[in-house]
Amino acid sequence: MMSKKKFNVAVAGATGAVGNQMVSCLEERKFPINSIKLLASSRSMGRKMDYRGDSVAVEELKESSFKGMDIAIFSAGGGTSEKFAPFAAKDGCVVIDNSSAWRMDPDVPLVVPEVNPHAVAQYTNKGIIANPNCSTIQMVVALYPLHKKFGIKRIVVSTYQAVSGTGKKAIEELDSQTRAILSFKSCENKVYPHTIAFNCLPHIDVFLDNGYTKEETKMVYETRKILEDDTIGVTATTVRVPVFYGHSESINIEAKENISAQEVKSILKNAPGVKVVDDPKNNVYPLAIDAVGQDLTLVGRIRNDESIKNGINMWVVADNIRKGAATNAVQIAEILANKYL
Ligand code: NAP
Ligand code: 12T
Repeated sequence: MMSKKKFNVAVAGATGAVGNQMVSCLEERKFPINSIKLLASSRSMGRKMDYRGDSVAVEELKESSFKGMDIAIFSAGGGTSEKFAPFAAKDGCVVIDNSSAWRMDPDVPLVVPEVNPHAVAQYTNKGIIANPNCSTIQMVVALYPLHKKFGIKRIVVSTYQAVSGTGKKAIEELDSQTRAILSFKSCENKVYPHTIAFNCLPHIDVFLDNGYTKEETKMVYETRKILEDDTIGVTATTVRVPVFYGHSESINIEAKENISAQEVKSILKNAPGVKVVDDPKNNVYPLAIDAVGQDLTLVGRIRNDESIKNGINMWVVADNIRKGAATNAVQIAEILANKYL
């Protein structure tokens, strides 16, 4: 049941790809809001956004923006979260942060409500809760029920990530490059180092010294933190594909105990937040265009890995802006509202 109290909620980065969806999710899920404050950079001053039929003026994010607010949902970049989240917390406003700035801080809980809702209780440490990386969220929603039952020893994942994960400029870049190429014009690369239209880039976020990207590294450490098991081996290759919305993932797991594709299917059929979409003979499998606009993680192509004992392959798809970002954050806010505030 939803809390009877009503809350003053701030959305930092409200004008962005994720922030916009945050506002829609708060509305759709009927989050108990007393007042809403929409915050962005000085560039957005004068803009108005719609909330429940009202036109709300966007305000500039400032250190003092959070006085009198109860919950702030941040999606305005890592630097902005690092700088402003502590000011919100100091004013007694609980932060749910969507950037990577606070995720690996041992005092900050990293929460996927279908997996570790109990971790929300640790918000009292710093007044900050971290929302995981989009690719990690959909992977752990699918794998947690299997980890509970069979124990996962190792995960090998390759991602096929939509440009919307990078924000509104990247959505525009795929659109304009596609139009340019189809009309035989030259195309510009501004957001990514190479052309994304009609291409795949094995590069998401920055490269680290070991040759992996930061996105790949997030998948390793965030998975272990959310599943509360540092013994799980995780190795990732993250790839940007010319898709606007919806991340797809090829996931291979090796379990500790006997596991079969059939058992995996029956467990996932009853798993929270999961929809099994797996009838390959009728060309039915998870697709980005079907995952978009809803909140379930779609799982299909569930097969025994015939090269290894207790190995399983699967294909996992979700809406990266909804479950991968906004919906997950609003679900965290619902737990806070119902249980803790
Ligand atoms: P976006 O479309 O580029 O939007 C960025 C938003 O941040 C805009 O509202 C922008 O305001 C605001 N902003 C930027 N710099 C600011 C500043 N100095 N002060 C105040 N506001 C500022 O990007 P996005 O895709 O929505 O992503 C935003 C954040 O969400 C990033 O931190 C990203 O790491 C995170 N994210 C997380 C996930 C996830 O995996 N959970 C997925 C995608 C994104 P203006 O419009 O005024 O410029
Ligand atoms: N660079 O939340 O570009 O850490 O797709 C998510 C998505 C960072 C994050 C992307 C990114 C994050 C992207």
